[in-house]
This record gives sequence, structure tokens and C-alpha cells, in this order.
Amino acid sequence: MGLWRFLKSLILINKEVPQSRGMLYPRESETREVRSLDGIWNFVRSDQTNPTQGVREEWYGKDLSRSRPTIPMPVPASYNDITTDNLRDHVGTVWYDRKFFAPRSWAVDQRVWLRFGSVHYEAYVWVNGQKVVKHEIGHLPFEAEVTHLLNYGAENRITVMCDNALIQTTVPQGRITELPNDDGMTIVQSYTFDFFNYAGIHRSVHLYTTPKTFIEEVVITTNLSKDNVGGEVIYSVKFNGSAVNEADNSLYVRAQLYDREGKLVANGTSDEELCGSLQVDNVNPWWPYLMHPEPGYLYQLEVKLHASNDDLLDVYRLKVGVRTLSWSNATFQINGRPVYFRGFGRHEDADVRGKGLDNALMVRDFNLLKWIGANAYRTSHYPYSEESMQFADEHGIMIVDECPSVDAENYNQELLGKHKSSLEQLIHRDRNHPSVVMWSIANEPRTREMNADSYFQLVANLTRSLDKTRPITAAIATPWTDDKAGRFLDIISFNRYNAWYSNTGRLDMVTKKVVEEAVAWNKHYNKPVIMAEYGADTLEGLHLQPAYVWSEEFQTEVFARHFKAFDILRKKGWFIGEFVWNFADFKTAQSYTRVGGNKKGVFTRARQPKASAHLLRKRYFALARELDDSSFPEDLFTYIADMGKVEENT
Ligand code: BDP
Repeated sequence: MGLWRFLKSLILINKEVPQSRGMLYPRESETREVRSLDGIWNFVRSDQTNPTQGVREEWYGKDLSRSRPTIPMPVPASYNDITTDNLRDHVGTVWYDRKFFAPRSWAVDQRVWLRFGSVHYEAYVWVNGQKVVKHEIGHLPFEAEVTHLLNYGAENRITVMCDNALIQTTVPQGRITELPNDDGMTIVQSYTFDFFNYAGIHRSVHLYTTPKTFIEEVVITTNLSKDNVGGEVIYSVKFNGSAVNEADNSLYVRAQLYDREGKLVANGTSDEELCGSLQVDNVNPWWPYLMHPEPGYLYQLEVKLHASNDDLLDVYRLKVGVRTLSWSNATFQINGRPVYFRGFGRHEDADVRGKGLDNALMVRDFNLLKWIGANAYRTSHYPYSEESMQFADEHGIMIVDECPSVDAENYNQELLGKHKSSLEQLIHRDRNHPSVVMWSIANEPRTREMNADSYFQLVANLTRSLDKTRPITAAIATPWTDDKAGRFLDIISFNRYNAWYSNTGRLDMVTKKVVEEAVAWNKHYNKPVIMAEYGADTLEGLHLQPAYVWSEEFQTEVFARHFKAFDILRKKGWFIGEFVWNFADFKTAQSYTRVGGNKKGVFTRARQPKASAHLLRKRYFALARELDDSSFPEDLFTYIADMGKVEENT
């Protein structure tokens, strides 16, 4: 590296990131129609050694099947585990297409939008052969207006090229290398993060209509009076399009708030900036699961955009939870009450469909979260589906919302730009969810490396500038002695695998180490501390007594040793949460440390409990009873004997 390039690599400059626009979750209303394009699409994989061939040969100009033989591919789903050949390990571009009709009625006086919930990692989209949109970074939605490209009352074609290649300037990072194999040379994708790089059209594809002048954005914040009796919903709306007549610049918004029973509880008219606030008497605040008998209380906000002559232009409805968050150097509070997080790190991962949205799995997972008494999870290590965020709102599950940066290293200007952009897009998408209580700006970044301090200062500054209502964390594994990022966070989260990656098998080397490390983090930064990951790989059905690594007994014991540490730490006042790694077993890249994937799940990949799940359930409900006065589920303890006498005497 020349001297100049070396010096340049030392300096990271704060550059603006592009601002997201629109992207409200597609919802029907009296002014909007929504159509799903989910289903079976046609699919072609490119030649790995010639990934841009399809673009050069303009495959998007006609049906894919006229350029290459196609195979059927479900949307939404990862494409990797659908076929029986090695599509799983394909590196580079793949193509999808399908046809759809645009009804004649859509031709008049409206706009049509094409929206993707997420495509991993990079997507190029054409409609009827015309380029529509390009989007980089998986797990985040993107959309474009296609009004001018559609044939109304006729058939249309949508074509998507998706590229899964990860390099040193993508988020997350990876490396592509060319290696000799038995047939010559082959392209290999490698990455350091510990989950399979599933790819494809992962979430739903929608067409939706809006009026010509429409509600483009709604931003909500909420307040509560000290006694939690009075609530306030503050809204700010942006519209797009010209007012009905050119001279008419004075659009306004009517906002109406309905409770769960559909009763109107507040309404008002916006100011000229389309902002306003609604006061709610005897409010039902949004509470986390088990912190209140009625958790996840949501109101419905109806936003109506009017022209100055009172004509109704557009209507959009969204759910609103009224709650406040506050934090200090020792606590995190919701509605003025301290929160202790009992939760999980998770993955969007399942057999066959990989990271594809699956409503059945999502509902099962929430049933399990509630069964086990958890009140939170981190969207490790990327944004989860919008549908799951809505579900968390409704069920009172708190979310630590993580951007897709995992194992960040070799900090450089381009990476910084994309990392910041991923947070900008995430905050834009999730800012209205009451369930989102914290932003996680990275998982296990290499924070001892050169430039980690200026890099994370810039990432944290951007996050704070976009949302001051939520604290910032990052899950750090670098020892506190070497870490350069913690000082930019509000809450310290650390990941550590005592008795697993360090001192393997030594159950007697857990409790003290966890206590010592948490205390050290707190002393060093004077901030609240969460243990964001701990755990042990466990092969379901493997029983070994005394406990031995990989057995169900071992996982259970590892948990118990951590619980002891957490209880010592809770007394110190600044230790605010425990997150098990992981909710369920999940797929990883192939490695000799992974038997069919990462097996640190408390549930199997098929979402059945391991022995540790029953122990964890007892702890989480015990904590809920101690801290939030909730009651035990009837089946929490298995009957063993008539304990009446024993209980009476204690
Ligand atoms: C942590 C990572 C997580 C891994 C876990 C493990 O944050 O993604 O899956 O270790 O190795 O370091 O199980």
C-alpha cells in the first residue's frame, strides 16, 4: 500500500447518507388497493463465472424462459434449500420473473407502486423490460413507482436479478476467492459470521396503489403523564404529489384515534406542516408481556389527507402503542418502570425456506416466546420482517432492533457509508413500532481494530440524530480492555461463551467469570449492562450425566450457572437483562464445529423444546413474578408430591 493510500485509510469522513422516502407498510384503505405478487416465480441461476451475462444479453427484455431453461421458485423464500442440486452454494447472480395483470381501473387517477419486503443481498428490478429500481443490503424494504411502466388491462412482466456476493464493502462483509477444484477453478464465498448466507426474494412482493396526491410518511411519537393516565400521540405526516389545484398548497390532515373496541378516543386537525398531537384521557399504555395484565395495547390511528376544499385525498391507518422510554447510567425504564430483559438472540431461519417469510413459523415462534415467559428478543443479526415487528407490537414483546452489521472489520469509508445507510433504512422502517425499545448498531464488531473508535462514533451519531427516543447498544465480544466502541453507546451489551468457547466443559468456571466481566464493563463505562449472548451447542436427545458438552444436561447446567451470576448482578442495580443464544437451532456455513448448523437453540429447528427450555421457562416466569408481580402458568411445575405441608411450613 502506498503512503498516501495508507494515510487515507486512517481517516474516516462523515458523509451524508441517502434519505429513505415513503415505504409505509402496504395497507388497503378506501383510497388504496394492495395486491400480492407472492407465489411461484420462474428462476434461472447465472453461470458463476459469468455473473453479468444476463445483463449484457438483456434477459430482462423478454421472458426468462426464452434465454435459459427456468425452474419454479417460491416467493417468498430463500432459493438455497429448494432444489436437490448445489444451488445451495451458488455464488453470484440469479434471476426471477413472473407475469401479472394490471387491472384497467388502475389506469385512472392513481399511482402504482412495486414494493419488496426484502431481497438478499442486492436486487435489480425491471418491469416490462424497463429498469425500475436497484437496492443493496438485504432484510430491508424498497419500492418504486411503476405507474408509467404498466400495461393496464393487460399482462405485465416483472424481472428480478439478485446477487448474493458479499465482499469487504458489503454489510455484512464476506470474501470471494477463486480456488482450484477438480474441474479447474471455482468461486468460493466465505464469511466470518455464523449463519448461512441465505439469499433470494425473502419477503413478500406487493403492488399497491395510492391516489396521485398521497400520504407518503407518518411519524409517531408518544408521551405519558407522570401517573400514566394521560397519553399523547404526536404525529407528523408528509404528502407527495401536487395539491388538487395548483394554487392549493394548504392540505391538511384529520387524525382520529380509535381504541381496541373501535371507539373514537381522540381526534384533531393538523397544522400547516401536517403535524399535530392527540390527547388521550385514561390511556391504556403499551406494556411488555407479563408487566401488565393487558400487554401490547394498540390504538388505531386513522390519518386522512384532505385538500383545502375538504376533499378527501388519501387514508392510511396504522397501529399505535402509547409508551415512554427513559434510561440512565443504571436503568432502562418503560412508562416509568424499570425493565429487566428476559429474552433471546434469534434468527430468521427454517428448514426448506431458509430466511423466507413464513407466517406459520412466525406465529409458532411467538407462541413459544410467550410459553417460555420471555419479554424481549434481539433481531440478531439483521432486521426481521415487518410482519414480525407488527406481531411484537401486538404481543408486547420488546425488540432490540439490530442492523445487518455483523463481525465488522477492516473499517473503510465505503463500509461506513453502507453501515450508516442500513441504520437509516432500519430506523425509517421501524420508528413507529412501540415494541422497538433499542437500536443495536452492530454485532461483535472488531472494536479493537484501528479506526473502530471514529467509525463507531460516526455510526452512533447518525443513529442518535435519527432517533433520540431510543437508546443505542451493540453486542460486543471484544474484551472490555481493548474495546473502542462502548463509550459511544447508551447501554453495553456483551457476548461471552464461558464453558463453551473458553474453558470448554468447565461448569465450575462460569458464574464468577460472568460476574467479573459484567462488573468490569460497568466500571469501565458507567452504563447499564446486558448479557446479550451466552449458551452451549446441544444435540437434541443427547443425554449424558454428569453433564458433558453437547448434551441436554450440559446446556441446562450452563444456563443454571449463568442464572446464578445474573442474580448476583441484578442486585447491583445496573445489570438490566439476559439474552440466551439462541432461540432455535439454525443453519450455518459448513464447518467441523457445526453439526448440521448451530445447535445452541433452546428449541430445535423444528421449534420443539430441548430440556433447557423447561428450565428457562421456570426462570423467566420466576423473574416476571418477582419483578412484575405476574402469576405463574398452571403447568409451570410438574406435580411431584403433595407439597402443601412443606409450603405451609416455609
Ligand atoms: C457469537 C455470535 C453468534 C454466533 C455465536 C456462536 O454473535 O452469531 O452464532 O457466537 O458461536 O459470537 O454460537
